[in-house]
Amino acid sequence: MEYLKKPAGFPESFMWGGASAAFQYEGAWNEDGKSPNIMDMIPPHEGMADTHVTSDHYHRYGDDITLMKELGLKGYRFSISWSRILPNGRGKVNQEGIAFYNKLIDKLIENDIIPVVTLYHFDMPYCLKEEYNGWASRKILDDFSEFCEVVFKAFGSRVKYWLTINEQISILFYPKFTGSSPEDEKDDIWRYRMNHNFSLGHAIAVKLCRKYVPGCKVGPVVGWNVSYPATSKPEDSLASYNRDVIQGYSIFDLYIQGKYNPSFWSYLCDRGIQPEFSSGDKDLLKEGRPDFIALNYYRSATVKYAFLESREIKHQYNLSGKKGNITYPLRPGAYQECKNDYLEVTDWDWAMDPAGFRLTLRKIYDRYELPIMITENGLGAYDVLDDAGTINDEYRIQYLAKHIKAMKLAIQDGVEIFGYHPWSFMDLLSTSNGFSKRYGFVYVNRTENDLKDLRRIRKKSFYWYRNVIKTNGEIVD
Ligand code: BGP
Repeated sequence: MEYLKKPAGFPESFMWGGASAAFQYEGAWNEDGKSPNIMDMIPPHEGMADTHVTSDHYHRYGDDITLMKELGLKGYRFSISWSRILPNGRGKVNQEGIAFYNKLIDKLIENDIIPVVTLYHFDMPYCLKEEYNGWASRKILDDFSEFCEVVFKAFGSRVKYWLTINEQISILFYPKFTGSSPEDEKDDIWRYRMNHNFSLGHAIAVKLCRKYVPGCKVGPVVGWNVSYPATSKPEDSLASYNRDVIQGYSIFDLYIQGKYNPSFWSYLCDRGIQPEFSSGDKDLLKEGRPDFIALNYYRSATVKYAFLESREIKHQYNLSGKKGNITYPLRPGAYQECKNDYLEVTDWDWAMDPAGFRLTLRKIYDRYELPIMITENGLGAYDVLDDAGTINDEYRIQYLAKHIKAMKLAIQDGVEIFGYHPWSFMDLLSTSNGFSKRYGFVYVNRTENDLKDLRRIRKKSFYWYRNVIKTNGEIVD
């Protein structure tokens, strides 16, 4: 599927990495002064693991970094838990929290691994939800600024790559990630007020990063993917564009151009769900223009037109881990997602689509012309530890190989990509599917509810990815 004849490769300095997020792998949820965050307080689905121990990285970070070194990682993406640093959301700094991240960052640097740090990955301190309903209130902006300032001052001399908000769109579409109450979730005004506040939070983080971290590179993490029209009916193409706008450009435009996308703004006003602007918001949004875009990509979507009179279907997860148990979302007047018969899906019904990855990258780059770092991409699967003590995750190798090739083609197409952090370095807690849906190169020996010995075991994909890194992206078929 070459578009140009001359092959391109990965730049010499390409940052091959791995990714994670605090609430999904640190564990130690109530240790050393950390207070609960909203993710700690969501009751897990029946039979699934909670956030309390996860991969126990908090206690095993040293050995984990030794494994990262062995894998050959050049960069590593992780997030800082707000409630470990500021247990009250603001005010007194928890020095034990600072000490943990100091040790982690120092050890990464000692091992020549560049730290890439996310400020906000779904885990607001729970006390702020109780106090003023979190991101639904503008009060969060002062507290988030304080958190950013503390973190930049503590770690900014050693960390130069910063990510602001992780997947604002997921936070909106899966409101449990906001610590919301069921009454709120019915209310779209609430949803888009939060969207506005998150965008302001991003801009504040960018400004503070530039103030406190000389030489920094800062960007938002956007979870977005292309969609295909289900048929060649013009209405379906319109539906696909509607999805581009509502799930993608609406957020990119706020982050990068500092303004609401015109047709997205019309959509909000038409439904009476547009947020209120306070004085200064317009200027602040403009000041949030990032240095790069961080992209999370797992799957593509396919859509057909949905009439205005149709009944809305909210976004939902396949909780059973059995193919076919998915309910596709529908937005009246805009689009309905549906199955794509040309694409294989995972056990959780995510459509695997490397060509869609390339197309997503091109669409973003053509429109915004900012360098891109991939901060998540990977395959969630049921891995099996066999009697010989090995994990033969050939399916993951196949998935990643095809996506790395697609990324290489996107570079050849002219897209500037400077890093790739597959999700995830090691097994960790899924956002909605417990510990059975695994993504790592390193197996963590536990089940949903039996912690066993939490031993780390290298999967087949570990050795494979090590060679990809060593050869700067060569994929052997
Ligand atoms: C992204 C999140 C991650 C991660 C990943 C996989 O949306 O940023 O935190 O979990 O998706 O999703 P899941 O865990 O639901 O399989």
